[in-house]
Amino acid sequence: MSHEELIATLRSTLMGAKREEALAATKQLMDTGADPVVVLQDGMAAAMFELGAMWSRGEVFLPEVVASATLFKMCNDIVEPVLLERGEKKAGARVLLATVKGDLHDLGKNMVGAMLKTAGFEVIDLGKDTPTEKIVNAVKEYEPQILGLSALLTTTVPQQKVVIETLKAEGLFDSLKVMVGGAPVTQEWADEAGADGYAPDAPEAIRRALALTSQPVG
Ligand code: B1M
Repeated sequence: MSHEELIATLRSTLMGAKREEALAATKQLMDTGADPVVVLQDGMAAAMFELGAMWSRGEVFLPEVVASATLFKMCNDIVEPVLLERGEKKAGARVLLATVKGDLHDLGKNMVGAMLKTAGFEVIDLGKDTPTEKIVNAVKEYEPQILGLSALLTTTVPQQKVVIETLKAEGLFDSLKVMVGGAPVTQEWADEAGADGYAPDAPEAIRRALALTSQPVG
């Protein structure tokens, strides 16, 4: 099977939460030298996006989505070590990452974190459902060059602005660059929230992070 065919198999088996098949396709892709970024974006992220559309149409339900999300993490455990091994390690800045308060979605944030590491960023991940106070305290403690905020729900996206406003109120905003992302986030929202950067996907997030820290974008 070609890499394209294997990625298509990975997409459909991940959407169907067919554990053995999805893991086998992922392993075969890694064993045969497929690009881990392409596998993550065109295979795994695309599958979750399509599954989300099916969920909206009422064609799948929460338990099926939970099963696919669990399997996503298992596939990621196969892809991420290969991704990290192949990294170029050219950046030297520190990034603090978090999914905002009230939001349990972390697959995309984790993907952004892994790709940032491959570019040489030091990543401190505060996890999901992260209270603003915890983020602000971590900014004080770790003094990152970039703070990356992920949000997947239209109800939690405004939290990105709350964090930015809190950083401003505490006099911390000018000491770092804030980047926002997540499926419902747009450049317009990033501007409105006062963020320094926005990226629609993980590879673009790396380019933005490099640009925000004045490093050459490969
Ligand atoms: Co949720 N969910 N979910 N969910 N879920 C969405 C977001 C939804 C769009 C599905 C739908 O209805 N079609 C919908 C939101 C609707 C809305 O807001 N209007 C929704 C809902 C409603 C819910 C619940 C409320 C459902 C319920 O309980 N009734 C609930 C909320 C829980 C909560 O957060 N409080 C819920 C729960 C869950 C699961 C737990 C089952 C699971 C999450 C598991 C996990 O993350 N550990 C889940 C999933 C899997 C999804 C969908 C299907 C897939 C999300 C995903 O992981 N995509 C999603 C549908 C969709 O997004 N279209 C959906 C793959 C991932 C790689 O992509 O996260 O977009 P993504 O990340 C991308 C980019 O966005 C970008 O780069 C990544 C890689 O390219 N990016 C950044 C992300 N963060 C970035 C940060 C950056 C830059 C780029 O800079 C810092």
